[in-house]
Amino acid sequence: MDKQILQIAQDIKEMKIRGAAKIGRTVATALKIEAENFKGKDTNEFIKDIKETSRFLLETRPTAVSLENALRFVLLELNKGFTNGEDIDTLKKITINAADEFCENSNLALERIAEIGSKRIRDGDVIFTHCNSSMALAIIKKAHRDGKKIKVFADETRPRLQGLLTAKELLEEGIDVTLIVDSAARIFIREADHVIIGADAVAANGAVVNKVGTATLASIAHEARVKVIVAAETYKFHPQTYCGELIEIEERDIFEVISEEDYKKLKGLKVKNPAFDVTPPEFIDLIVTEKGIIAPQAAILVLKETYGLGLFEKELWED
Ligand code: RUB
Repeated sequence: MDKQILQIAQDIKEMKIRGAAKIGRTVATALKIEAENFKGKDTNEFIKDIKETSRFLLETRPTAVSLENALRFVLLELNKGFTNGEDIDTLKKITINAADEFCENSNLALERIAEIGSKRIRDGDVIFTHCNSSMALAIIKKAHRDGKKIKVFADETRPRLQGLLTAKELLEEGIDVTLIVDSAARIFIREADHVIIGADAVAANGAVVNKVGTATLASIAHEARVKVIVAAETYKFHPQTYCGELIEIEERDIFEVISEEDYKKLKGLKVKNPAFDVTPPEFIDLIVTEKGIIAPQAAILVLKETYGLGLFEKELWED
């Protein structure tokens, strides 16, 4: 495996590269790098190598379905080429082109989601956001660039403080932003017109997996009758969930929550650190995709349109 792939995997694990959309584009690019640097001449060896690289990348962030879908997108094209008996140079080109196409689609999705989602924001609106989602922030920035005067509440997003990244990013745009601790959400939610958040995965029933704390925020927004808008490209939709598969929630290192020193002192203490949670569709008003706005209950239609109805008997990265 190319050395650059090892570095990419480490950067994703350590969250130097983070956010589902970016992770998706990064792993697609990783397959492109692997294809470009493959030195052999045997097509079977090439397929084996790309599958192995895919399996390696898959382990970095288990919840980010964009990661799986990016790999699926590239491997599906490669598989077609292989089945058609293409030679090694053509297979390499197919891999490179598919990776580029995935990244292009993802960047276009960001633009479209910003355009579509920002139409729901009115002049004077107050928005509440959680974590640091490029898709959610694209909507907010577009509304601001269109001249709408908006205010944003960003919660800290413990334990990794992605809310601070959001606050910085919005400040740089000249947007009025207030940073609060996560536990103050219920105090400020009443001032908000919308909660706008991203997604790591969308299940067939419209449930949204996003940074831990999203479900609590959505439930208090629901209680306060504040609309919850999720910004998610269609490659966040999880094809295996309509076959009953559950989305795995990543558990991260407990030392993101407590210092090693305190942990050693507090003998018998248990610590849990789930990175994501699941927001049920009842707490979500709409999902903004690059193809348009849908009710969460329509997630199944997106999945059917994108992946068809067939079950994946075997994942494309399996031997
Ligand atoms: C990031 C997170 C983001 C989604 C969507 O978690 O939960 O809300 O990934 O982001 P982490 P985007 O910091 O653990 O990666 O809209 O950029 O895909």
